[in-house]
Amino acid sequence: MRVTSVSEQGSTISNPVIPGFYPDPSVCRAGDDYYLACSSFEYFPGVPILHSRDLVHWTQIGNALDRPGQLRLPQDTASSGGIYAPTLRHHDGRFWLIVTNVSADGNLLVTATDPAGPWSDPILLPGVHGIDPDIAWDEDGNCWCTTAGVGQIRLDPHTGETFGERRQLWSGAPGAKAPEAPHLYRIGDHWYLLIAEGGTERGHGVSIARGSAPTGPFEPCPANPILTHRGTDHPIQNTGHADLVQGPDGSWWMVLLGVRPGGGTPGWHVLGRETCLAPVEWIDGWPVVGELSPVMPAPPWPLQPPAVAPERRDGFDVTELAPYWISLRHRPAEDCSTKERPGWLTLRARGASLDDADVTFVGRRQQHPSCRVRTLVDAAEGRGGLAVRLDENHHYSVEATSGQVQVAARIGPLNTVVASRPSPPGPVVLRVETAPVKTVNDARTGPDLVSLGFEEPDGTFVALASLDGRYLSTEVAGGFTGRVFGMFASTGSVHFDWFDYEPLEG
Ligand code: 6LW
Repeated sequence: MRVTSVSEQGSTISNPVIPGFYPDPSVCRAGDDYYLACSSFEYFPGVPILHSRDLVHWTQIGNALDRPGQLRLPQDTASSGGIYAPTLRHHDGRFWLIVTNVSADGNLLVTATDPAGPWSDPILLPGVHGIDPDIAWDEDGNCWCTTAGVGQIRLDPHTGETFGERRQLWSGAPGAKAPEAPHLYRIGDHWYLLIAEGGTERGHGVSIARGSAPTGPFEPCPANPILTHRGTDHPIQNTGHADLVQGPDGSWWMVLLGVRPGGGTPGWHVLGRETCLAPVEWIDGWPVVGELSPVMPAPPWPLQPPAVAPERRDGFDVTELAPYWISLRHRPAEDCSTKERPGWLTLRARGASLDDADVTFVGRRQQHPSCRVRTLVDAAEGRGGLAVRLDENHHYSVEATSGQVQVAARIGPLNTVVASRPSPPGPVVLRVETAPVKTVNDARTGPDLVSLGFEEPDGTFVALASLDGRYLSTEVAGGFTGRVFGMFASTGSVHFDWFDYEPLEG
């Protein structure tokens, strides 16, 4: 997804390798292919699955939980509830994905022969307690399920049956909060237990312990945490929640989440927690994490950027939406269709607005600090438009009704129309642009500006408002997600001819 540039010193790559709200990465290798899964919270479909041949360039190929029978997100699913922290593994010719639905089914497991799908119906795991489940198989074929805390239970992954009591394995550094995101691996002579600790905010870090058996006992690495950016001014913060994988040449790499705060103090991140890549070297039987920077040396194997650049425009000339489109809690076909008006996406309101859990919404993640989003909307039969969403309490929108375009802002309990203007006749192009603030001349400077408006028939952008982006940051809204740009309908039926997402320089 990121462009690789060649510098004078040689090839470089950009981090995050998967920009935007793709948190809690779990990665596995199958032959020459790599697959990666992320958390998805209140969004449907759930658990994005991405593919790569080089660990650097990733393409979303599907979602593991893309049928209502696999993913139950009841209407009272809070934003940042729902789906947390999967583990993805390739074992015995199959892909295994274990994950927690904190709002309905608890821990569950799905399998697939092709990670693009279809994935199986879920096997529920009522005997597995705790979030962030991991699965690992030992040489005798036992499957060990380790969860946040950090505890472990033996599991039959075919039936979901558990055996014995959950055993406490390790709590990370004494006094550190939130030992979580465990992953267990057999590497060389040892079993390694990798965890995150310190919480998923600025104190986040990665620690490791090793033992001679998957059940422990585990000896912590003397150099723990093996990765943290806490207390630094590194541009990538909150680094943690990692997984290990071997590159095509046998070298070791770590995928992990990080955020890019902007503005003054305390810093606000708006793209959510993003997936980064870092090299790992083994010294005396312990992993040592190398350079993790926004621009860093490329791995030594041939990079494989996508043959064609990702499409900027989705024209909705399809029957199925591309896998990067996400909705809230569910997506009933009768409310979201490309068949009603062929070549257009039709959204039918369910009586809910952006302030509600059940708004009819189809969006994609903001993946670049600076970008332009445009959509051509026909709102003759309803009311709807283009939103920048953090959650139902934090969103900006530019909305069309017959004859009017209106910009609105919801920030916590405050909900206000910021500007309103007669719109050109007929379908109208709505536009949102984000621009990071480059110069912080006041400690209170926000991270970016979000401009919202419409286009005159000649393409001129009429910005009705330019709003401080901090109010659509995770630090303000709370929770675990990032910004999503979405089309929505709040009354009647609203038709969208196309949607453009364009990264901008800077
Ligand atoms: C996830 C936990 C975490 O379950 O945040 O960063 C939680 N780590 O491991 C939600 O993503």
